[in-house]
Amino acid sequence: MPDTIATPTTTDKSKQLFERAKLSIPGGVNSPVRAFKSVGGTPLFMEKAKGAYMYDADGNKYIDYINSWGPMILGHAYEPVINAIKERVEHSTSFGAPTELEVEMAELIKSMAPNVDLVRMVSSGTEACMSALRLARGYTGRNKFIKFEGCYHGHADAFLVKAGSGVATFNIQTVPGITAGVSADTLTAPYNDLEAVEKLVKENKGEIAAIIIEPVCGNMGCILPLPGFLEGLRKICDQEGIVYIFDEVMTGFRLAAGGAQERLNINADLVTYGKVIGGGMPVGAFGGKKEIMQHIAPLGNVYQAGTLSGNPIAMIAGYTMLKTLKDNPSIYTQLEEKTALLHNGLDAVLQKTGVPYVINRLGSMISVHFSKVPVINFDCAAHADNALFNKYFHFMLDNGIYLPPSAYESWFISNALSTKDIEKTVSVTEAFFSVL
Ligand code: KE4
Repeated sequence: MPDTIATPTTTDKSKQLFERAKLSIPGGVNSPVRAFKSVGGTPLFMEKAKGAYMYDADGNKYIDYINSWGPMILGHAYEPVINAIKERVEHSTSFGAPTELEVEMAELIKSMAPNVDLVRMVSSGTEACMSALRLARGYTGRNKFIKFEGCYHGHADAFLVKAGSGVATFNIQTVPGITAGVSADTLTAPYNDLEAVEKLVKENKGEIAAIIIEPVCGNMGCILPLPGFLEGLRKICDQEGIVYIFDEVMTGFRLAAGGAQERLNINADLVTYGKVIGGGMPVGAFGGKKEIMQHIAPLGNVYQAGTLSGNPIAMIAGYTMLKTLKDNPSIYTQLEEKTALLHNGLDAVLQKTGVPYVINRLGSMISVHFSKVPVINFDCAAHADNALFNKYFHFMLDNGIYLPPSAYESWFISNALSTKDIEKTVSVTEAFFSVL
């Protein structure tokens, strides 16, 4: 057996905790994707994390490719963020009143993100996306919107139609509790299919408020826009008076300081954020052109609110994270290099196995699909050999490498990953196929 195969140590504590958790929490978890339901087995309960590593309740160490689904872009327990939180928490954890910190955070986001004249803080990506959609509807006076199969914009009712992430993982075609009235206004098209969008726009002339998209999708694995796709949507929005919403909850401040708008050189009308901008604390935001954002209460009548929006602890964590990224642009080069090293290493190993595979990557977003065809939309991702992915997931986990527990998720790279960590990820992948 190659020496990279460590004998899996016990996960008894996680097993006990999971049984206990199920007595008090639905499914034993506070978010479905954590439950290992698609990959099988018992979810691991984490105790602590530092840098590129997480440690479970039994003391097992893992190289982390989840990074809290994106926030830990600089690694867990990043010193400046921790110190900033420690200092700020002494002065109360919340006021329910405006603070200078919120102004500084808004100004920082505006200095990094293109096309953001005004920005509103919220407490999750879901809140950011649902608020942006409501604003687009309020601004245009129209009800319908277009989303793409496999894209995930949080769990607000309107978005749970052919959604990605956990909804796809559990193959929930229609989510109970979403009324016919709500889903009637949600139009869907395959990702990368401009013709399908043109058809929807023609059939619903003058009724579509918004097109919302993950500019690089991370919720059906990582799926890139084909050349001309996003530009084509921009053109349709300009012609039809439709609000173009980039859901950058995953891509924002990860693909570049200015996110996908900067990286792909496309202007959105509204953009939503989450993940990185909270540095691990509950933060989301939506922002965009003043002409649209000025309709948000109390400036306008599109109501949107939140007791903990702009929470000082969340703000200082996010501000410290974003400021580090803004002041050290070389971090993006390092993230790129690390992800390229992983990509090339996996490619070299997978090529020799004879197993069909596709690696999708842009910047530090990457995923492996055991697919015979290029993975350009949800259908391709769904028809990959995801049973093989599940086996691969567990082999990697048993050998101390924690991949996202679903083939419908992008891997999250942190800048704390070392070359050694990446080399181990590649060698354990090679070992998996040598014992398959
Ligand atoms: P939250 O409400 O979970 O903060 O964000 C929703 C959301 C919106 N838009 C995009 C592009 C997202 O990726 C997400 C959340 N992503 C998932 C992981 N794919 C969160 C993990 C979970 O559901 O536990």
